[in-house]
Amino acid sequence: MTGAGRFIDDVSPADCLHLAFFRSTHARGAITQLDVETARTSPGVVAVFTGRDVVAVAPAGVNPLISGMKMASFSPLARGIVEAVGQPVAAVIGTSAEAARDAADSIVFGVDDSAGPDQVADNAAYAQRWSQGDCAEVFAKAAHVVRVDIDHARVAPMALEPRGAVAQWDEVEARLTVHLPTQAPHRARIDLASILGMPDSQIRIIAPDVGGAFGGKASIYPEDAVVAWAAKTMRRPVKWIASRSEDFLAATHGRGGRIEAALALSGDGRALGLQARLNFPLGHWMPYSSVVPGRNAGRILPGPYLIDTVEIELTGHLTNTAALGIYRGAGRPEACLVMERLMDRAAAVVNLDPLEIRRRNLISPDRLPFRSPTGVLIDAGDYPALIAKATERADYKALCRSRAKRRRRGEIVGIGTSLYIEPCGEGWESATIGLGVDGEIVLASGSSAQGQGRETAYAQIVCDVLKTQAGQVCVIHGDTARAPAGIGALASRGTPIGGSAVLVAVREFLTKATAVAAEMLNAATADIVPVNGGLALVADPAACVSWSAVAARAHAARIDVTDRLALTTAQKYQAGSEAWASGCCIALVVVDGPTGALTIEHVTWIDDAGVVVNPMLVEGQLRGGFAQGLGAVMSERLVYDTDGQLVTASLMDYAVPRAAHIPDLVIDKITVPSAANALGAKGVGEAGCIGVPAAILNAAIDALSPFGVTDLDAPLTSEKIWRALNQKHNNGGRSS
Ligand code: SMO
Repeated sequence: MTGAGRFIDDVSPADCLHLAFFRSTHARGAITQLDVETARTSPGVVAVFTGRDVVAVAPAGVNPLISGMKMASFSPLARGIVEAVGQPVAAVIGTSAEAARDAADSIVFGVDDSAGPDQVADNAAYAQRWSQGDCAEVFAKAAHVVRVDIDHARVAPMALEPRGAVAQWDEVEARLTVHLPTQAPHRARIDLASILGMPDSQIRIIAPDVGGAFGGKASIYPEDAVVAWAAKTMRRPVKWIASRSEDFLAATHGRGGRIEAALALSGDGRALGLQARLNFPLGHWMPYSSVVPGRNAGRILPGPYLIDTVEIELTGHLTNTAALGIYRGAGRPEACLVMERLMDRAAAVVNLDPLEIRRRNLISPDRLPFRSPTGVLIDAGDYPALIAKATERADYKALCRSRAKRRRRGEIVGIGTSLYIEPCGEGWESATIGLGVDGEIVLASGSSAQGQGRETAYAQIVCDVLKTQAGQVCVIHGDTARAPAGIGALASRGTPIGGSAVLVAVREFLTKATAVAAEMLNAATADIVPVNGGLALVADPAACVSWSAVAARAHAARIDVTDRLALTTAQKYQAGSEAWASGCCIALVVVDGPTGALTIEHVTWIDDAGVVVNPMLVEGQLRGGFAQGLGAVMSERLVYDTDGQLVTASLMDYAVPRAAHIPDLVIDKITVPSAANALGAKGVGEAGCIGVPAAILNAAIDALSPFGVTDLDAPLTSEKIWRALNQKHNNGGRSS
């Protein structure tokens, strides 16, 4: 760490005004009073705006992935009614953040919520159905049917740096520049342009160092539009930095869905049919990817298993809460948990080892690429090899022996396993590469980053092709004025698709550079190879031209010169299909009977991310994802009370894991290159949230199974485990 990062709160233009939001204290109802006069005349206050002032010309975009979906209303500041606690109602602009905040506190606000919860906009917003074969027939004939009903706790993406925005109006260029810590700068520009009714070309989005995002910064927000509108209207720079509580209240939440599912089995443990009903909440407005979690959960089923007959029904509905959006995993953890709970239940009824029943039902490698019953195309993988490697690395037999021995001693020990598959982005990304006058190789990527180390990985892809050193390569991203268009850093697409764009662009760039070098060395292009620092003759590496010499020549001859770069090569790379990563986890946990506290003693995790560009960055992603997966399975849950108040709106009430809670991990990999992109890479960013939580939940339920416990929902707080243990123990009642 060098301390050289520049995050959103580090952006402080001269003469900057500061914006604070007044947010709704009510979950629903008509606004009966909104008195901002005291705020307007408070010291240091320049202006106060409400929903009367800031009007969206068009709503923010929603990715129309499901046909016939109904849109929620979109309003930068509440107009007439409020629909969730924390919804922005007024914007106070002051000469300091403190002055704006103090004044916001003086706003008098009243809501008529006498209509009560019945008035809730609890509307169905979308529905989708996937089906193949005749489930009724398969279930009627099945030897066994096992069921699960899973409540996925709503959780907070919890970026280290909360949201924020700094907008500036440039009078000379008549352009709005918005520093926005976003995962998708180009999408943010399109959305802001339509909300404000401006041409795209008049808006520049700069995503500075983004202090974590995890899906929570993938979409434009109402607040972003207010900040941009205020800067444009006031012709002064305006800055807003969210507090942690504001992020809890009004940043998008993740998960929150409920999934009921049933699996039909033959007597020897073959899965014959899957029925699932998924219901996902959406909150009171819809961010760009609001249907993604539900849609992902539905279409990923039945996961890595070969089940021909499926009937999957998905619905999404609006609620009087913060919006739900994508969060690290975005439907993948939900799909994984459903299948892995079902597999454990199935193992119990047919009396098979949990890994054995999984093995019997896997899609075999020779079936890949495989068109699943929901219609997705799974490109490449080897699921039996994942189980084999996990079994070996965990020494599964020894773990099972140790569990038996410890149980005889009265310990509460359990083993859990899981398998997962993970779609890693569709569509395109772009890259532009060129040669500076001094020989610097400048790469601009349309795909951005929020701390993944993408600059390093992309530079490596360039260096691998050009055989040059990373210091020679400059990587630009996250600025709509300097980088080509892109979709963004989400859906684990950065390396598979963004990296493939870089690869294809740099190969073409090398062809152009080779032609220049061939002319300089008076040789055929076929005789030229890249060497460290430049290009040389295959037969005589000493006959070499440096990149700066190539640059001088290419600039003098004005070959493909744009923006002071020569040999400029632009690529828009379209992935052939989605890359599907996969993995297998085995966990061993022990429960302390008197307190219900759960300790994770062992985790083995095998991931297949296809071709790996930078193993260290990949491991960082896996471990970071694991920490968030651990939070979800062990301690995190956002709770609204019946009045729609968020009672977990601070880090005093919402329990994220601390460093001391992170167990040792045995991480290993298999490598089956993706067939879906040029690089052969699959994603890793979300993997940690997907498989390990399911293995830990299965392990906890296995640990409690001798006490008659058959089910538990995450998070596995010690209270919940203690209750399950004692209710069973003492009165034979059902666990809660
Ligand atoms: S949840 Mo990710 O940023 O697609």
